[in-house]
Amino acid sequence: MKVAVVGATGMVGEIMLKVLKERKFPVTELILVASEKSVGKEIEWNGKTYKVVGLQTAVDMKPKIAVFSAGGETSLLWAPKFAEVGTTVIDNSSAWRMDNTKKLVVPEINASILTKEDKIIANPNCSTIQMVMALAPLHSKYKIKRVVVSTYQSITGTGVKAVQQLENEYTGTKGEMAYKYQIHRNAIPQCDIFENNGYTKEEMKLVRETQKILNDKTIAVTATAIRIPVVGGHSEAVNVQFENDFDVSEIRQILHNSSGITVQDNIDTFTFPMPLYAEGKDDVFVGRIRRDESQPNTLNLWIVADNLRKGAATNTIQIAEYLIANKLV
Ligand code: 11C
Repeated sequence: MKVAVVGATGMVGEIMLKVLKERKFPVTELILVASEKSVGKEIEWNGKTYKVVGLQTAVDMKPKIAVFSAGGETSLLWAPKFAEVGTTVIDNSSAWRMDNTKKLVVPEINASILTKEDKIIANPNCSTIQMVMALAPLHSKYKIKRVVVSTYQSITGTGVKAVQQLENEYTGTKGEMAYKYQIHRNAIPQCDIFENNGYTKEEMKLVRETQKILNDKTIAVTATAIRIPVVGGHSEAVNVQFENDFDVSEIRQILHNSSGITVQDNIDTFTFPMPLYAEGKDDVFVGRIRRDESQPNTLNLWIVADNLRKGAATNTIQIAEYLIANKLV
């Protein structure tokens, strides 16, 4: 399979390369693509050295699959050019997610909607992926009415500049700021830009993408997204109200039986998910599973995942694997 990685020099691109190797993805030819300033740069992958090429060169090479993590603008402009030459694009940006003609896919949940005609496939936002991973099996069984989510998001979601900012603040070095405020020893209640309704774009992604992936516009979602000085992954406190009542032990069992989820939930042994331990792992970790005693049919969960892996790179590569396994490319 001829595969292009667009945004190969970025944080998610690097992890995509790692995941491709780890999962022994059937790469016959690898095309590493980045912006003009990185063209010619050499990157080693799986014992071979590759030269980074520009976008047009990559289109001309007609890869079968292109995995994109190069930002919304690049994606809007270039994904259609790849699609035109027959490439199937799996895009990590927010550019195509809410486009009615594009599928928004978490393989464990809705990959079966994919067809050969899908030439641009959207990968959801990291904070949405980990939340819907836990919600989907519960929605099937108990039907979700409303979700209230508060996120505690890793600085890696912002990119290398933010990782550098925290490092600088930690060591007392002057440097460029990714955020308007110090992040070290802080919690910033703004992830992404603000929309007209007073919510951030990140918060609205949790609302809209959840409804699209679970294919249910009746699910009410409200979100507060917070950036914290953490590296390993995003954490989420999720309150879920169902139509139907449940048994907490049954919820635990359903999550335990769901592919891609690890339940870490034993207060006697102080076992619960934490981003420090989720880093580098592909699973979504769920714990602190308990009934919300303030109203009927309502549950509280704590959900943690490595936002660069299941939240981005791994989910993208899993979509590619599904396409191959089902002969859709
Ligand atoms: C964050 N979720 O943690 C973002 C990063 O829409 O793909 C990914 C942004 C996106 O800030």
